[in-house]
Amino acid sequence: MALWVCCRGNRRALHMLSRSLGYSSGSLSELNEPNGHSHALVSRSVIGAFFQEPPLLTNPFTQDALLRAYLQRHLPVQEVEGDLLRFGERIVTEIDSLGRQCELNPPRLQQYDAWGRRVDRIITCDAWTRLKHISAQEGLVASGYERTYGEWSRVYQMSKIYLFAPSSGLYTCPLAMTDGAAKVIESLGLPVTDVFVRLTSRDEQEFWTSGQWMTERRGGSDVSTGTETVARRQQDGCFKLYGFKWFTSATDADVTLTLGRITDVHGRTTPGSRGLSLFLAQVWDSHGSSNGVEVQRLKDKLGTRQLPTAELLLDGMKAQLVSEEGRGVASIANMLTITRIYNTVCAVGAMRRMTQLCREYSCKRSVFGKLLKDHPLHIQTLSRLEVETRAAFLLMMEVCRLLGREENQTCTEKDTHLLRLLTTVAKLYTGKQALCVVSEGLEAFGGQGYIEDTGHPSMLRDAQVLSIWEGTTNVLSLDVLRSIEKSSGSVLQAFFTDVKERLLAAGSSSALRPAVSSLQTSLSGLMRFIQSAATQPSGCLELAARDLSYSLARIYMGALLVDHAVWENAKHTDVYAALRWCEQDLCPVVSRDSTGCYDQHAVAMDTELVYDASLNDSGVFD
Ligand code: MFK
Repeated sequence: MALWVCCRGNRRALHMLSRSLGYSSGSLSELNEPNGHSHALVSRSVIGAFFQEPPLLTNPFTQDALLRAYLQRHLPVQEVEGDLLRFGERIVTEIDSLGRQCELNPPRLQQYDAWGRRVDRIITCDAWTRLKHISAQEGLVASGYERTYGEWSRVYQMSKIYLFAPSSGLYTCPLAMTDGAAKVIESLGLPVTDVFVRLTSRDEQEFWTSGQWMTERRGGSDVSTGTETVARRQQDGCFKLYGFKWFTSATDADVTLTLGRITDVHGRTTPGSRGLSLFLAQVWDSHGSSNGVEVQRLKDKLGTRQLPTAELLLDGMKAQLVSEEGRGVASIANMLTITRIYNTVCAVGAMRRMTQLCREYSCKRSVFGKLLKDHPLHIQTLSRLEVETRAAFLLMMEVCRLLGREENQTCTEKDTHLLRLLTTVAKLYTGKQALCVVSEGLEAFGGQGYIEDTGHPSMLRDAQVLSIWEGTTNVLSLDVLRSIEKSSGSVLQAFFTDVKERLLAAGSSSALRPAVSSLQTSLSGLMRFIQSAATQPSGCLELAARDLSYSLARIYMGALLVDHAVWENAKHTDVYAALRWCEQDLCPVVSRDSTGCYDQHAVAMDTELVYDASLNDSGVFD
């Protein structure tokens, strides 16, 4: 409007406008430019002359000192560096805007055609399809199975996923499940070569994605009680599945792995985990018609809106049994290992993206007379985010390294135990870290961090899912106990041995002494706690499971930071990061235990506190 007024040089309208803005005619004249052309000035006084330069995404590979150093140390292959450099550029110039388009054009469900026929078509945007093609071209799943770099192949593949994730519009979700399905097929030696070839293809026309349907109405954690889907054997040896899947992500997947209970001749099923078997099914045929699946509705989620997530009625879905009967959970666990590792990679990718954007912005945003980068308090905050991100990165890479060793048959028994334990620990801890780092990072943009079309709020929404799907923090903490119990403590033995070895190697560094000493104290405390907990009733350890898992994560991350800092090409900042990390309480399970918070009395008090408003004087619910 101001421009319209100015263009016509309409003095009267100009005066009216200035009055409505609260300027007197005197103040208006004060706004005149020296050349006397007031119209340009008024337009500026209305719009304002200052526009903040936004944070810019630049090549995430070149911007990542730790990733580059890690690869230089462990996988110094020029071809790898060249590929990541090129891929980083592609993320900036092409992929990032595709991811954003997926956020802005979420999937929708067309249930009926114009003539009333049920069609259940999940309509995704072109950018989503393009991301599928790019995933194939870049070998984002394939490179994990081609094994070009031997035991380092997973490190190479996950470096790409890590760079890709924050720009991918959540395409990492179908990739996680696709990789997980390929892993199940390979590790069980299933005779479905055609499916495996498609899941691991670099050809965009041939490439298929897979789903992972585990959650039913009764819930997604207690899968063995909650699964009601039944599988009826057909004369040709195949099965038909009947049931309701409550939460199926990337439902546009070509195939899926899912659990069901095989019925006997009387139609009866076996309850619990022993009754569950694993099935592979094609979801859509080449014409887009479904295989006995009705899409009831798409989920309206807090975040991950780019990703189609649906409720599905299975009404005679044809499927192939791929596990031994009754070994469904143990068989799909191979997939869970992979999807939990992807979850970790996405969490660390989100943290790294946020720290890069904050850093870039701090060099161009000026407040209180100087750039943000010159405010020590601001830099202290960013430095703390950097320490979290580095610790998480090293744990993520260690898990990927162990996975690569396992798949190349180069892993020791200790590696196998560590992989089992750390997959769970890394997922549960980095999921929480990502949420904190992304939330704190948004604050570094001030009010702009809260504005939708900056694209930043979706980062927070999407981070929230990381601690929920693929096992919540508490469910995974119980999985840590499961891994200890199943291995008769061997996973912990491997943990202690490995941390001690790393600390021993760092023993000669005087700069790192405070960190090493703090880690040694925490490790001894943890060992004493575990020895004592072993003599207590099992409920005690269950109550400590979350704090125990956090302690394992913090100590292991500390050991990895120290290990990285003693590398011959490490920088003084690597030493600093290790020292800062080890200043925190590395072993909360010991500090909390000393307060009595795992005692039975504490359980009773926790209950009273939580239900303060609903318990009567006799401790009974009103
Ligand atoms: C960006 C990346 C993100 C990708 C997103 C994909 C979106 C997909 C959306 C979803 O599908 S969300 C659903 C995710 N659901 C879960 O993660 C399930 C969470 N619940 C658990 O993990 C429970 O602990 C579990 C279902 C495993 C409990 O089942 P059971 O049957 O009560 O467990 P049980 O009886 O202890 O174990 C059965 C077998 O599985 C045992 O083997 P054995 O029979 O040989 O003894 C266990 O050792 C084995 N097992 C269980 N968890 C394992 C495992 N093996 C290896 N690793 C594990 N983590």
